[in-house]
Amino acid sequence: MENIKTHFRTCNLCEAMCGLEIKYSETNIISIKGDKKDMFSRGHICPKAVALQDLYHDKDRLKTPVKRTTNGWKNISWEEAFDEVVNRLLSIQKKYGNDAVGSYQGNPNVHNSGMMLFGTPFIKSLNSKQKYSATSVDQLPHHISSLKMFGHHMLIPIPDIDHTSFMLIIGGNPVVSNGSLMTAPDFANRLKAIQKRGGEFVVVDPRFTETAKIANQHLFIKPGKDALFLLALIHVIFEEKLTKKAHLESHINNWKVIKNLSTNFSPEKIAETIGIPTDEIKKLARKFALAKTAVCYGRLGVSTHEFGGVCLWLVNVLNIITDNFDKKGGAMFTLPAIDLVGMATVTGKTGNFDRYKSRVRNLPEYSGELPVATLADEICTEGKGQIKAMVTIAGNPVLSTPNGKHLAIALEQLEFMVAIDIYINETTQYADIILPSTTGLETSHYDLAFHQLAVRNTSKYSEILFDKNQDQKHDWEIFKELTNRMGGKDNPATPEIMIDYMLQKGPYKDKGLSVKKLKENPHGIDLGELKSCLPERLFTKDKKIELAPVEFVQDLNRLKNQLAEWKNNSNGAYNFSLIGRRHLRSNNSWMHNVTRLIKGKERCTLLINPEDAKILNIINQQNVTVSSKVGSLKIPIEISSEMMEGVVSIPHGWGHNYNGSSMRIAKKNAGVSINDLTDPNKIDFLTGNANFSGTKVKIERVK
Ligand SMILES: Nc1nc2c(c(=O)[nH]1)N[C@H]1C(S)=C(S)[C@@H](COP(=O)(O)OP(=O)(O)OC[C@H]3O[C@@H](n4cnc5c(=O)[nH]c(N)nc54)[C@H](O)[C@@H]3O)O[C@H]1N2
Ligand SMILES: Nc1nc2c(c(=O)[nH]1)N[C@H]1C(S)=C(S)[C@@H](COP(=O)(O)OP(=O)(O)OC[C@H]3O[C@@H](n4cnc5c(=O)[nH]c(N)nc54)[C@H](O)[C@@H]3O)O[C@H]1N2
Ligand code: SF4
Ligand SMILES: [Mo]
Repeated sequence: MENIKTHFRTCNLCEAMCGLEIKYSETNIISIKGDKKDMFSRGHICPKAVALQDLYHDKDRLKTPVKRTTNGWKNISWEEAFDEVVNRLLSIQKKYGNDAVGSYQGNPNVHNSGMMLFGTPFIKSLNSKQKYSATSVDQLPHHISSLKMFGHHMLIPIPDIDHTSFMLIIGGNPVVSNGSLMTAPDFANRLKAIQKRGGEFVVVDPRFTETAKIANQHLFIKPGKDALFLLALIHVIFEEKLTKKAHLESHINNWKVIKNLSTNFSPEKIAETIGIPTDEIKKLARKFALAKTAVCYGRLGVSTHEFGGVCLWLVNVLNIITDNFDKKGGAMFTLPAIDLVGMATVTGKTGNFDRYKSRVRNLPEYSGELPVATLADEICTEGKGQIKAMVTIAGNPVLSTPNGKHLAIALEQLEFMVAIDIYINETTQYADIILPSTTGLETSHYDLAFHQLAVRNTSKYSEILFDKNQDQKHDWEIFKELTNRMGGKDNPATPEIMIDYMLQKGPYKDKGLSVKKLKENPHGIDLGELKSCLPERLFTKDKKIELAPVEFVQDLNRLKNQLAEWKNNSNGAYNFSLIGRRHLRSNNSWMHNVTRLIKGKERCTLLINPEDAKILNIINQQNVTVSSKVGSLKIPIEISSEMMEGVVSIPHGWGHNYNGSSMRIAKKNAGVSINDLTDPNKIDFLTGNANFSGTKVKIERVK
């Protein structure tokens, strides 16, 4: 082939920020490989990045606005689309008030710099309290624990994986997910490097996961019980006088409170409830506290959890009381080139919690948004402030939020809905108008969110590879137009201008960072390892870590009550705990339209332990009915000793059986949606986060 060129960029599909080397000729991709010269990802890549070419060429992907009519979807001009969207939104707000327009921002919002920079002003222009996002089906407990302990919701401690000698992973499967709230490309090799240095890592998970398989030790835990486990570890560490204050001594409030709290949660008291023997808990506590350096990392499985807030608080507490915080090899804060956290020194915006409650269920606000577990209630319940119109932006809440089926029914009742999305799918099918943006290789990108969460400070800019066609618009162009028409504040800049400005004003301005300089360094620029930064980096008023925030301490009463209930073990027929799982070739709900990623044996199955299958008298691949208090579905089983007894697993993001879908490949491999079973009423009441860790279900053979 003639005229082969090479393009370097960062993959923006997940949080790992892998550097890519793309060989292409005109608009044909010849190869997508890991960029070995990328100073952060060192050549690592996963199968999803190769699929960027399929997304680019996908004939099912929308390129121009479409409108739903009685005769199906019809292409319309951008002018007509903008006119209708803004007229409808404004007239609904005029009739019912601003809160009648709700919004939901999905996961790709934080993976696209255009969306991050221009989507926020658009949402602001709606001036509505009915604001939702995927945050509350994901990482809300991380934000609220950071806000209360360190004074800023985005000041999230990151495990210093490259220097630690002991890592405890609870509720994360980074070998498959490639890491989350911890950007660490090539995660598996970074874990193996701990072992090569003579260290260890331990996984605590109800499934013997891909990460557990390469760990030094794996412990099964019953879903939803991690708060007890963490309290027992802390108990042992205090009891055996293994705490270390060392360099943090003068930067901590309420050390004693923690000591007193943990006295109620001895390993003996909780071992049976959580399914981990007393002596294993004690051994682990000692190992953690005595390791040269150690870090506990808690992620999705303990965040989308009935006690998610308490769990993420206690993960921080564990790191702090063992002197593994703000210290090499422990949990540390980052200092990225565009420092969204540091900007609060000028703007004062450190995040908010519980300034007001949701209308129907009285759930707490977080930084201007409400828990998505109550979105359907807010659409269906009449009264002042009821949602009459929705804007969804790069999100698929019908598949990704608890009782998605109910949400689908709610969306159908809306007077108007607009989706900014690249597919007609399970959620966007309810839109009156869909506005598609460019995506992937058609966009420029700077990782505003994930440099903030990375295990090393680096900086990299990705340029557009393939120009969009005449009819297409970038996400930021769509938001800019919508914001202006809604009467919001015009921003004359482009994302590139804004990024350039922020780089030049940022913490590394002395290094002359700018977009120009990054373009000259297509493999990125290394800014060094994470550094200690306390107390300066804290945003608490007294510049101290709040070890025992009142809200979290109070929530232990809820845990105590729940513990009593768990001991009674009264779930009746609902005697299995359901959890999720991810697959290397999936990305939440929307990449199942790529043949390359979907091929192979059926993946949307119910994993079940052999003993449980025997009792139920079911064999491999047999269909079963799984029911919870909110719904039921049919699914083939896959017998696997990976599962803890009494626990079953279904991956999320499936259930693509919508007839009019533009996702033709996904539709052929539809699967079922786990979120037809998850319960929006069983949330973490402290933070408002959805709970996917251990939905109670019953399983019956299909006759
Ligand atoms: N039971 C259960 N539920 C879960 C989870 C779980 O583990 N178990 N995980 C939760 C988590 S962590 C998350 S983050 C959420 C995700 O939940 P969502 O964010 O609601 O869902 P996604 O599947 O990420 O949907 C992304 C949408 O963005 C569109 N899209 C992709 N790229 C672009 C783009 O460049 N531009 C535009 N405009 N649109 C784009 C896709 O077509 C798709 O509709 O799901 C949550 N739900
Ligand atoms: N391939 C792939 N990668 C992805 C995604 C994807 O869909 N596919 N999604 C991306 C997104 S949006 C996110 S947020 C991240 C999430 O990344 P991770 O946090 O690594 O999430 P999961 O892989 O879902 O791992 C959660 C683990 O928690 C376990 N678990 C469930 N309940 C409990 C519990 O009660 N206690 C304990 N201790 N463990 C429990 C599950 O068995 C599972 O192993 O992944 C990202 N990366
Ligand atoms: S691990 Fe994530 S960032 Fe890396 S190539 Fe795969 S999807 Fe892209
Ligand atoms: Mo997520």
